[in-house]
Amino acid sequence: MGGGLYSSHKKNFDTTRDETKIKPYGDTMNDGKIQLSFTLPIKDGDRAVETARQYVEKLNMRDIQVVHHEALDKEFTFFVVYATATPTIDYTAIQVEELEIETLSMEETDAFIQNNIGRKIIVVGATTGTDAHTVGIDAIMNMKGYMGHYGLERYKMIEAYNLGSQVSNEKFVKTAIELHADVMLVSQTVTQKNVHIKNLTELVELVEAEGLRKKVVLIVGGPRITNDLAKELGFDAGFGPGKYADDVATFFAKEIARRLGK
Ligand code: B12
Repeated sequence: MGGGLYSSHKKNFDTTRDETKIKPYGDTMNDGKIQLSFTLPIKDGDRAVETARQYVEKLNMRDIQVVHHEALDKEFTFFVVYATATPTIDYTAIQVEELEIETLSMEETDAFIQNNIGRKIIVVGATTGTDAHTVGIDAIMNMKGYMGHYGLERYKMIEAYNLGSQVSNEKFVKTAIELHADVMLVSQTVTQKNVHIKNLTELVELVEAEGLRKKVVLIVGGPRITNDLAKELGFDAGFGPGKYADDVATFFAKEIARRLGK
């Protein structure tokens, strides 16, 4: 898919360009223009602006402009900087485990489940660990959905249970067992100090210890979740920003059918 996007981009802009050397795009191909934002633990003022400029210079940037600086506190300043990046990257050498889903509509997914699985799929979802963010899991599960994509609760062939946030891994797994869940959906938003990695690893271990791993489709989502990371941690798939209920419903319906040999 990325390849497709890239090819059309190439077609529109420049057909002679070396594909193995790309840089950020501002208004001219490969001009390297980027925007950075960061906070330094110093008082706002001219000295702070020059410190920010020199710091970005140390990052090997050129044409540095500190376009915004603002005191967050007496001893903390926030900066927005425009600059030109020098390194290039070989896009053709990048490999990720891309989730190739041809997303079905809600009606199509319901029909697919009816025809291939023949019963409702039971889905249990939660934001686990200490994470209190519910908007992500609600976007996927709530009846009304998000950004014009109806949530799983509206699907006729899905029985959806949303446990909310700050659910312990133990409670999540226990509930999945009680409900005979086919699918477990986890949402993780807080990634500070990699708290999500620890929490998700613990969940996978628990699911395995309970002998559930092969019985459920285990999925994680959140703003900093990629499919690559999810696979690495032992999940079946990972969904990040720009993904909705129809994407994940298509994925798990097809995955369950595949496991049934359909
Ligand atoms: C709203 C919000 C809150 C609300 C949450 C209210 C609620 N009921 O959820 C409140 C004010 C309570 C809050 C609290 C905190 N927050 Co907050 N919060 C946000 C904010 C502004 C928006 C998040 C959001 O709702 N996005 C909208 C949803 C729809 O997007 P989404 O979660 O990405 O979901 C989409 C996809 O990711 C995906 N998805 C998500 N989950 C799942 C699950 C599955 C299974 C699938 C398939 C897909 C999927 O689908 C969704 C639709 O596309 C963000 C900043 C920002 N602008 O993003 C900070 C932010 C997430 N919060 C942050 C922090 C640090 C906190 C606190 C820890 C602050 C504190 N020190 O107290 C606390 C949390 C304490 C705790 N114990 O967790 C940081 C996280 C930094 C990090 N990466 O770790 C952010 C990024 C702000 C920041 N820049 O610092 N927060």
